[in-house]
Amino acid sequence: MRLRVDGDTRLLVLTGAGVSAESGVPTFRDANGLWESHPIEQVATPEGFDADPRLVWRFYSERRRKAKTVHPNPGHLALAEADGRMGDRFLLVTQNVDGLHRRAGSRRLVEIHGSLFETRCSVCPRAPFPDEREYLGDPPPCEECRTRGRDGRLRPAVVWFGEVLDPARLSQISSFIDDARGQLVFLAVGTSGVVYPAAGLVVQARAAGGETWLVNAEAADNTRAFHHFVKGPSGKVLPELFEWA
Ligand code: BJW
Repeated sequence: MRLRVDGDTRLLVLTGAGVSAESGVPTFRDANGLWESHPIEQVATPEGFDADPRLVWRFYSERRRKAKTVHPNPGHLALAEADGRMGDRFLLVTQNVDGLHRRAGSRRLVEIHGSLFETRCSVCPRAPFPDEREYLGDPPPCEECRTRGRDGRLRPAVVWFGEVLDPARLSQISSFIDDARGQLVFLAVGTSGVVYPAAGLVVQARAAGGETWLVNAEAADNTRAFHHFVKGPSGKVLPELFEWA
């Protein structure tokens, strides 16, 4: 089954951890996934960070270290090629924080769950800053807070459960869907379809009249919401999926 792209098509792609699996990055919910050895509530909630910031930083430091050793796979490269061919008729939304889409060459990219390689303050609104360091001891204090007598600590600039996603990024996605009416194709890749708001994008795309595709190794929670399901590893499926008209 091939996805036909012509000169009018607007392609919105959503990726999840599965797209990086063939690069050697563990997913969250598969067997041997990250949540099997690290309880979600301990490492991916603000309450978990308040309770044990050292544990959370060890988890993210280890992921920073590993993410530097892996490389984009043919699935990432196929999406970067679509970006290059389609220009502003293409938008890639990723839940992944590993930076592999950018390294593959994707430019029209929205990282809705943040980035593994950025750090921010747990208290003050300073902008996230690039940071590749590993923090294995006590989490460092935020210097900007310290000068104002507050006690903010540095934390990974990722979105945890119960935290709101950046409204500017969400409205960029909604605008793309609104502007694409009649020409929209939505493609989800390598995601279990359980985490919102990402899992709801297929519904939003269908409401806008979009044709919807899922490429996944196994059926996702929301498979029935899609028109087409291509079962298989994204590193094999994506390079052959698009039929350029
Ligand atoms: C392959 C493959 C290969 C393997 N090829 N495929 C509406 C209803 C119910 C609940 C909510 C709702 N709206 C909001 C909520 C609450 C909550 C939520 O969704 N809860 C549900 C779990 C029930 N959402 C939130 O809290 C979000 N915030 C929010 O909405 O704020 C407003 C609000 C708050 C509270 C209530 C209501 C509104 C924030 C969500 C943040 C998620 N953060 C994480 C961590 C990010 C940082 C990090 O990386 O550490 O994001 S959790 C984790 O899950 C990570 C992922 O991005 C995300 C999704 O996982 P993903 O990518 O789908 O991975 P897997 O492992 O689940 O699946 C991989 C898939 O790939 C599998 O299907 C495999 O088969 C497949 N695969 N190899 C192709 N080679």
